[in-house]
Amino acid sequence: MKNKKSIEQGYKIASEQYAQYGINTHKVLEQLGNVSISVHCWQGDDVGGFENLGTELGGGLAVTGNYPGKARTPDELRSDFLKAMSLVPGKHRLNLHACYAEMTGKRVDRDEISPEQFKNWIAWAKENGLALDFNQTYFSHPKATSGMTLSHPDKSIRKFWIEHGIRCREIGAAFGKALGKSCLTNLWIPDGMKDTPADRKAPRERLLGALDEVFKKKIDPKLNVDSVEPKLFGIGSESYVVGSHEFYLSYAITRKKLLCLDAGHYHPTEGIADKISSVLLYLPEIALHVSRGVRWDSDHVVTLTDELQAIAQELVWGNFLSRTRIGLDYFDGSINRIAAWVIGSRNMLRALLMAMLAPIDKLRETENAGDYTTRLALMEEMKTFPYSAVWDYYCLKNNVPVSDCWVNEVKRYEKDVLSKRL
Ligand code: RNT
Ligand code: ZN
Repeated sequence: MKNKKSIEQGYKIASEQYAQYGINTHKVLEQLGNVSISVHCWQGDDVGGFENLGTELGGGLAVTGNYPGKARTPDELRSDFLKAMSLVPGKHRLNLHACYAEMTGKRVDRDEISPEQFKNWIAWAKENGLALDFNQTYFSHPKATSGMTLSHPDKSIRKFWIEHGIRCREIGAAFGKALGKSCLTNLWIPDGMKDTPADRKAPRERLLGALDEVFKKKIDPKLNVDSVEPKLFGIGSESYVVGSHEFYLSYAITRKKLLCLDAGHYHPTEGIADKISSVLLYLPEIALHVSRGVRWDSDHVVTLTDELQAIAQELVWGNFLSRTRIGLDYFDGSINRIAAWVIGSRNMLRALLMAMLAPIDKLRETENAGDYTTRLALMEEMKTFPYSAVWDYYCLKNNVPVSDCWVNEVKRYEKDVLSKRL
C-alpha cells in the first residue's frame, strides 16, 4: 500500500517530467475536477427498476450474471450508489430511468408518471448535492413487447408512448428546477425488426411524427435538455432499427436536440471517437453513452481500452468537454455491481486524465510540419509517461482510496450489507 508521502513524492517527480513538455499537472487536475460524469443507476440492479410489472427486460437489452446482492429497493440502490461514488474522485451525477419510479400509494402507468413518483429521488439528490439526468423507458412494459413503441403502427400505442415521452421531459425539468442543474433527458427506443422489413420508410415517418409530438413543448434548457440515441442493430432488431444513426443525426440537427453517441451501437470495429469532431461541427452539444461492446452491444464494464482513450483524447484535445455530457451505459450482473460502477467511472476519469497529460501542442506541431515519424514516436512514448503518479495524487487529494485499495472497501460493504440481501 502506498503511503501519503510516497504518493506526494511520486507526484512531484511526475510533475517535473510533464513540465518539460509544457504540461502543468496542477492545472490538469483542476480541469479533471470540473468533469462530472453522469453515472447510470441501472448498473446497480441489472436494469430492473421498481415498477414490478412482471415483464421481461426486453428491448434487446440483456443482463447476464447472477452475482448476489443486487439492490432490491430504491433505498438500497441509493445507498449502493453513494458507496460507489465515495470511491470515485470528483463530483458526479446520477442518471435515472423512468422505470425507477416509486409508486407511493397509487400505481400509475408510464403515460401518467410525474415528478410525484420521483420525489424521494429528488429529496435524496438534494441532500447529497447530486444532479440528476433522466431517460424515458421504452422497454420492460406490456405495451413494448412487440418491439415497437413510438413507431408502432397502432395509433393508440404510439400515443401512449408519446405521452410517456412528454411526461419524462417534465420530470427532467422538475429535476433541473429542484437541483439547480440542467437535466439531460435521453430518448432511446428499441423499435426495429428481426428480419428484413417490407417497409423501412413508414416506421421512420411515424417515429419522426411521434418525436415531434414528444418535443413539442418548449422547456427552458436551464431545466432540461433532450438527447436522442441512435443504434445500428440490437437483439431482435438485427435487420432494421427505426432510429438509426442517420435518422437521429438528421433529427438532432434539424430539431436542435443533442445526439447521444453510445460506444456499443455501431459496427464492432466502428468507434464513436471519430464521430465527435464531425457532429460537433453541426451540433452545439452532444451526449455520450460510454460503454464497451464485446463482439456485440454487450454493455460490458468500461475498461481502459484504446477505444476509451480515443474518446477521451477527442474530448480533451478537441476542447469539447464543455459541449459533451459524458454518461456511462453498461450493466454487468456477473460481478459485484458496486465494483462495476467504480471500475467504469474511475476508468473514464483516468482516460480523460491521460488525454489531459498528453503533449498535445508538441503533437500538433509535428503533425502540421508533416513529421509523422515524431508524432508516432511521441504518441507511443506517452503511453508510459507517469500518469499513474498523477492519478494516485488526485485520488489522495479527493479523499478516495488510492490504487486498488478501494476494492477492500467494496468487499467490506459486500460482507456487511450486500451479503445480507437474500
Ligand atoms: C440500449 C441503449 C440505452 C440503454 C439504457 C438502459 O441499447 O444503449 O441507452 O442501454 O437506456
Ligand atoms: Zn445507451
